[in-house]
Amino acid sequence: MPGLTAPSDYSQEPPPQIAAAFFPFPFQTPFNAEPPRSALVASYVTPSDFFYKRNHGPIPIVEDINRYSVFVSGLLERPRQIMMKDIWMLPKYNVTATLQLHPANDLSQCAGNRRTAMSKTKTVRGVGWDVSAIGNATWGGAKLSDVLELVGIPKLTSVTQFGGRHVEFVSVDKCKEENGGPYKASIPLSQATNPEADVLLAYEMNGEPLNRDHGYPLRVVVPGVIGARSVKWLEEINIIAEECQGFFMQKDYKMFPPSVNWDNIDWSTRRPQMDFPVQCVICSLEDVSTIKPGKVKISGYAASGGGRGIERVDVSIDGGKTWLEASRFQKSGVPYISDHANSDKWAWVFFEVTADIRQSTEIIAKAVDSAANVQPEKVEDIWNLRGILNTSWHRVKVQASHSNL
Ligand SMILES: Nc1nc2c(c(=O)[nH]1)N[C@H]1C(S)=C(S)[C@@H](COP(=O)(O)O)O[C@H]1N2
Ligand SMILES: [Mo]
Repeated sequence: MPGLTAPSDYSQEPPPQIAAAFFPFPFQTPFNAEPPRSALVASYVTPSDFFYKRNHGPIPIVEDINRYSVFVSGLLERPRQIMMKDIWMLPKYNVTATLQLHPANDLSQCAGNRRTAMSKTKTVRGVGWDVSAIGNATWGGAKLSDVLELVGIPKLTSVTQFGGRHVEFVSVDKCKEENGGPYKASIPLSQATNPEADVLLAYEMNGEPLNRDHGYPLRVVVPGVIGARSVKWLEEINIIAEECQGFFMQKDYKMFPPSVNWDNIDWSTRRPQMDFPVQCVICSLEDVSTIKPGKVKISGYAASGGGRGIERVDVSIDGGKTWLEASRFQKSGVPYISDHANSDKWAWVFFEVTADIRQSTEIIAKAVDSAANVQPEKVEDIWNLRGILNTSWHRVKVQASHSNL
């Protein structure tokens, strides 16, 4: 395979220089890490060092960038190797997009963001992500719709003449879930060839070349969709008839009702999760925080999938009896308007409100997106065995203390 090789162990991982700031599992392998929640909302664009990482195997190595290429084949007329220089020559776009592990807080979201809270209800299987498996970066690269034009697939194609309806992205990393095979995922061809969907083959993150953790030399970024579909260290693109049959599409990152357990699960009954749901998280306060009675600033992030904006964020300091509406912004000093041409449609929105808190209480936040989707009240109602997509009202307890803090 030209240019990209996959180690079978973790001895060649980049040094975890940022690990000290992270918890809860800085030195495990594969290297998964999320930042403290207060660091997360310190800047609208998340610095690379504070961007969560989710790897399923050892990080691939680029031996020679001039030999690196992506092979595009499958149900199309003109399969071909696309070299890095071909991609550099295409128009470059910068798209600010939030990537999350699937929200149980898995934003890029990994779908597993906020899995920790779900496991307090009943045990779930998966890495215990809290609320910070999300980050917002400015990704620089070529649009996938332009790359597919190089192999003869026009813009806005939903099926090729050979019956191709999905675009599969394949890496080289060795994942145990794939029995040592590479990580892979797919998206519909209609999304891949739609320039407005902003799907990128990205070679930059926040104005710098991608670093190894985040997919050097080239990764997919699928805005508005759970991070699991944004394949890193891209090696191959296949135009296929049915969606990708890989583990992470078919046997993971699917949503099941609470009645399904590990004994009666039938994976084939559910679709792979794509768009992430609406959610918000209070980041200015840990659960539990001690506060001085009086005015308390409550702030955090809200995000929804599919390019839907954030219409409202409601905050309660009395258990949900009454609600205050928070202000929303992306750029400081500029009020955010959902679905407005000047808003970053694929990016998170920060919220902030000041409340007068006199006694110990629980603070709750919930968001509403531009399609009027709202977050469910209780985690119990959406518990699922993989612990993903925990989007229930976010809660933090505060203890009022009159002593000097
Ligand atoms: N090749 C490859 N791509 C991958 C993964 C992986 O393990 N291998 N993990 C996926 C998952 S589950 C997520 S949430 C995102 C995380 O991207 P990040 O590490 O840049 O935050 O990458 C996705 N792409
Ligand atoms: Mo993920």
